[in-house]
Amino acid sequence: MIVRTLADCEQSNRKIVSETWDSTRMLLKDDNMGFSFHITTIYANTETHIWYQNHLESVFCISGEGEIETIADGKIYPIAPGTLYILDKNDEHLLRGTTEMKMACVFNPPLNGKEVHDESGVYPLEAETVA
Ligand code: 9YT
Repeated sequence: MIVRTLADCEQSNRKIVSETWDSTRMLLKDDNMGFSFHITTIYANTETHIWYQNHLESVFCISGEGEIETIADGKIYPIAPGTLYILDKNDEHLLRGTTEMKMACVFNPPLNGKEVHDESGVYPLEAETVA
C-alpha cells in the first residue's frame, strides 16, 4: 500500500504551478493504478482554456465558486462545493474561478507528472515524470 499526505506532496516536485492554477499530483502513472489523482487550486478571477484531447478528466469542487463553459455549445454550468463535472467527451472548455477553488481531479490515462497546458489547452500523452 502507498500512503501520502497533501502537505508532504505540496513540499515536493509533485506540485506544478501554472499561471492560473497550481496542482499537486498525489498519484501518478508510475503508481500503476490506471488513473492519476490531483488536488488543484484554481486562482480567483481567472479563466483557463482547457482541452484534454488525450485524457478523460473528472473534477470535484471541494471549496470555492466558479463556472465552466463548454465551447462546442456555449453552455455555462455553475461550480460550487459538491459539484462534480465529468469531461466524458474530451470537452473543450473554459474554466473560470470566481473565488479561489480547491478541486480534486482524476485523469485517465494517468499523468506522468510534469504536464502543463499547451497553447490549445492540451496535455501531451508523454511528459516528463516526477522523479
Ligand atoms: C480542473 C483542471 O483541470 N485544472 C487544471 C489542472 C489539472 N487539474 C491538473 O493538471 O491537475
